[in-house]
Amino acid sequence: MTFTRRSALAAAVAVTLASSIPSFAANKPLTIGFSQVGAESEWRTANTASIKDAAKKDGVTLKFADAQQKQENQVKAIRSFIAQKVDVIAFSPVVESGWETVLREAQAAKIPVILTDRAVNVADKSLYVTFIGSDFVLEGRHAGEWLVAQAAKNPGKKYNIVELQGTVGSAPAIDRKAGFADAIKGNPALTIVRSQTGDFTRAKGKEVMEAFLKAQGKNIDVLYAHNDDMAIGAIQAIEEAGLKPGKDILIVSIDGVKGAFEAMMAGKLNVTIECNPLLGPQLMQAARDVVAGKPVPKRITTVEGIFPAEMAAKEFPNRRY
Ligand code: GYE
Repeated sequence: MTFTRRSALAAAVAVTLASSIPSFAANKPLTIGFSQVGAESEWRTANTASIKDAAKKDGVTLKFADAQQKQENQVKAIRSFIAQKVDVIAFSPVVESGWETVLREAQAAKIPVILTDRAVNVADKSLYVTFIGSDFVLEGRHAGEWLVAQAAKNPGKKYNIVELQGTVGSAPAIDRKAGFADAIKGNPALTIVRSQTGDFTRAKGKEVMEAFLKAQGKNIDVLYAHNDDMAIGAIQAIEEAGLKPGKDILIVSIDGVKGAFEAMMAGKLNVTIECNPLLGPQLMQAARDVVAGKPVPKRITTVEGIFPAEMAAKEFPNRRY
């Protein structure tokens, strides 16, 4: 196998180390206002749990707001954190653009902002202190490279690909699309025939896959889903159409949640590219460092692996989300 696979263990060790750094209970307790995207996926649930657990362990007062996938709710939450004079504002921006105004308000109030999971698209990088999260372009590229390697095993065969994109305008949807497109570029065997958003949810993934199946009939060889939840929803649609997911249609997705491992063990999903949601300990550490005036890197990237179906049963017991 040509792909590099850094074990989930490495990520787990990094997270464990971060969480074992002593919290300075003697200091004034830290207050973090955190605006979460929503509860759209298994990934998100694990991310929320990680942040809440890490705050609790570190004695951090966490003000948590769920934006239900709406930017306007995140803007409101950030304004309310400013009014409450929290020590640090952290958030996972649902979409990339449109953040300048509210981030300037936080800056004027001298409240540092930490981005977790998703990036923002702002010209003035001083509007946030650091961005902790995955390299989504790389994840998309890994998904594409896996497919290129599969196609190489069947020379001459053409693959029609359908793509389920994440939330429109979100960093992971934009970057995973770009990374995948880049990896398959120029390969005459691989063509994306349809691409539409499934908003990162199972329900939407199923609905859009149904529409793809209706439009394409049996002319779909591969599904590339920007997250596991949409792939799992699509698996249902494929089965209801009388086809075999993982066999009649190869399925490549991203996240590496338990549901994906179960689908792989059932032979219904071919590969998942890991995206680690356990960002809580790193967020607490970065928040402490920022408040203590210590230097924090502008970008903290998460280490991740690639898990093809052949590895699923062996790896399943190690999965933490
Ligand atoms: O892949 C998806 C979730 O931003 C990395 O958001 C995150 C993505 C994740 O809904 O499942």
